[in-house]
Amino acid sequence: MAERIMVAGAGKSGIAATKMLLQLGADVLLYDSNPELDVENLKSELPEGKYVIRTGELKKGDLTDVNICIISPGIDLEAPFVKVLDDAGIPVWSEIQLAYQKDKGQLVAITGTNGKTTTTALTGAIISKKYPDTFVAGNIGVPYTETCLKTNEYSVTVLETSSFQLETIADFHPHVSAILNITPDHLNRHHTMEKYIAIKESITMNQQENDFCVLNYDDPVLREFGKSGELKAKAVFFSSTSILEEGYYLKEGWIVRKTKENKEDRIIPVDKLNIIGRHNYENAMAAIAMGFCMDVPKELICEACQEFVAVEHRIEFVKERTGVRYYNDSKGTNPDASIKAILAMPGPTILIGGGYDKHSTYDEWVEHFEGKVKYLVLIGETRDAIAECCRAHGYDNVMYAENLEEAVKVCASYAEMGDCVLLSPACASWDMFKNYEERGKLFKQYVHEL
Ligand code: UMA
Repeated sequence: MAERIMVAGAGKSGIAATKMLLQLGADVLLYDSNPELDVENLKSELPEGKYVIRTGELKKGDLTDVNICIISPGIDLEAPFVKVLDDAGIPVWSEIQLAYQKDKGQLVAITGTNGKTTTTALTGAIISKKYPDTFVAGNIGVPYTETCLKTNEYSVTVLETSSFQLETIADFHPHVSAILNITPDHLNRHHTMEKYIAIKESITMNQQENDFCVLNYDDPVLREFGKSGELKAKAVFFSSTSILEEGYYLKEGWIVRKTKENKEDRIIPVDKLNIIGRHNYENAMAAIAMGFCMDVPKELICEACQEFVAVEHRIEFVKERTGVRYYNDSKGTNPDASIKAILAMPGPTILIGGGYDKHSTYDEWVEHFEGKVKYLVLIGETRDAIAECCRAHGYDNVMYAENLEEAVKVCASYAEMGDCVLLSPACASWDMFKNYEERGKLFKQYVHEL
């Protein structure tokens, strides 16, 4: 019987995985549930090789030759075809698991609800100071299967990993892992917090005593996890609120490292960083900790931190116009991420929120508006649910806009000198945009057009 590898999903991950498999001579079935996908266009992206493409409904018999399925992160494991594969005992691997098998170098993998992208980019910048062959990949936007064949025994891959990608790992084993924080997100897919936490913690499941796991001491779940026998790797803690016996913390405006020998070493003053807000100091501490775990010298770590600027769509400064500062935080796709952006704003804020419905609750988000958010301008699918939540909390300064362009115009007309306008929707973008990048880019375009 022929052996065939199924790749499910023909987005960024699926295309990269298919290309890699074809390059290795595999026979591929590329499947996407979207019946309107332009198959000819898809073919033009793929190299020569043995493959078939199926779109829309899978037909009986399509899966008979399949001996493994590489699943894209956006596909829910409750999709009917996954059940068929499960029942037939056919393994389902995430795209990062496939890539991991071909990675010849070392792996540093970062997860958490918020701060992943910034931390991954900064960790990549720190590690590349010592390791010339450093690859930054994963959820950050570059599929791991696109970079893994370029690795060698001296290379390091710094990988942003989402819960969607971790759900179907097998022997995925980073030498250094990090879990930055865990707050409710993607519950429409994972259903319960317990399940979401277990998936995040599974980033460490194959780690051993000589590996490291960087954890946020201020997150009670992660503090407990780091101290429990469940974690085999050495726990390395960071904290923005406590002085630790060992680990990384903030003291007198500095990021400090305290070693087992009780030596306190000042690493870098936070005002030398170009990223703002306490949550970003946490991201920097995590990245610095990972740098030390990978034996990057302190001088190189400091150099990388000072050179680093905010990543696109994460509290990204766009422009100042008539004394009003505009910030793009399109990656603020859940309430917790958006709270961090609100807290980081240097003035009274007019906030643009709302979007795709992930069944989040907005109470905590709205509670943070007090004294900070002058007006909330709502767009998207979740407008009514958020407006309702605002009413329940006695917050009345809520306006609706039909689209992002109108929202930007409304903000500009209400903003006064010294105010900030912030796009930080607390929701995903998929109701109105292809992804958060498109939403952020359009926001910047509309701001520049004002
Ligand atoms: N599809 C199906 N069946 C389904 C659902 C989707 O066939 O049931 C198809 C769609 O028709 C589409 C394709 O799958 O053609 C899309 O695949 P995908 O949603 O997995 O997206 P990719 O383009 O492969 O991008 C993915 C990540 N997307 C998601 O996790 C939703 C990207 O993260 C990541 O950058 C990229 O792989 C490279 O690793 C984005 C994201 O939003 C940024 N991530 C979430 C987040 O950060 O909160 C987790």
